[in-house]
Amino acid sequence: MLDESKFVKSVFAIKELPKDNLPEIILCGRSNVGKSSFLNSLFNKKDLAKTSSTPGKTRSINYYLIDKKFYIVDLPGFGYAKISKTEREYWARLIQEFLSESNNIWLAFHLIDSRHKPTELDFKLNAMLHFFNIPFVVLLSKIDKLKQSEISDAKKNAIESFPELSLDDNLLTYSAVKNFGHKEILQRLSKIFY
Ligand SMILES: Nc1nc2c(ncn2[C@@H]2O[C@H](COP(=O)(O)OP(=O)(O)O)[C@@H](O)[C@H]2O)c(=O)[nH]1
Ligand SMILES: [Mg+2]
Repeated sequence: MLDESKFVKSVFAIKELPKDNLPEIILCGRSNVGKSSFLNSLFNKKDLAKTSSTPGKTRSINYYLIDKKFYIVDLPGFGYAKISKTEREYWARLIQEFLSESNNIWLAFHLIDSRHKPTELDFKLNAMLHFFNIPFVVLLSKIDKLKQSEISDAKKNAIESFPELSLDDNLLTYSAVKNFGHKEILQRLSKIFY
């Protein structure tokens, strides 16, 4: 259960989205928040998803098939400071198009780097998830980088920014490095699919 994970394909245009109607769990957030690392750590594989030390490099929508039952979709990161405004707008539009075109999104994980307050683009993404009625969980990532008091602040910031969040319900913490939060996520997925 949840032990078979494989990369299926990279999609560069909305018209190339898979047409098999499998349920999709999507990963979204700014570039470099740890989306690819989340996938690798969750499924215990080093190279399931390409991680990058050069932020903003993953430009495709990447599909991973889990237990031949559902997809985890790694959406391109957006909003990294070094990319141009035009590029940022392009990515925002791509995400929006994706959210409106796919009818199979069961849940979104919106990753936010726990070291930073939510940015304007996080608010934009949050608004899009609401607009398309997509259930979501905010994951505060890289929690291993914070001290206990900083973790409390990060949670507080997230709830202040998005009042619909409630801890351990739709607000969770995660570390790809320290095996923190994995069990909780796997339990959620198995509850959904098994
Ligand atoms: N310390 C720590 N570093 C992380 C964690 N998750 C990701 N990173 C690092 O953050 C950088 C970006 O991660 P990546 O998964 O490629 O982010 P993505 O752009 O959202 O897919 C990489 O250098 C990762 O090693 C984490 O939980 N803890
Ligand atoms: Mg990535």
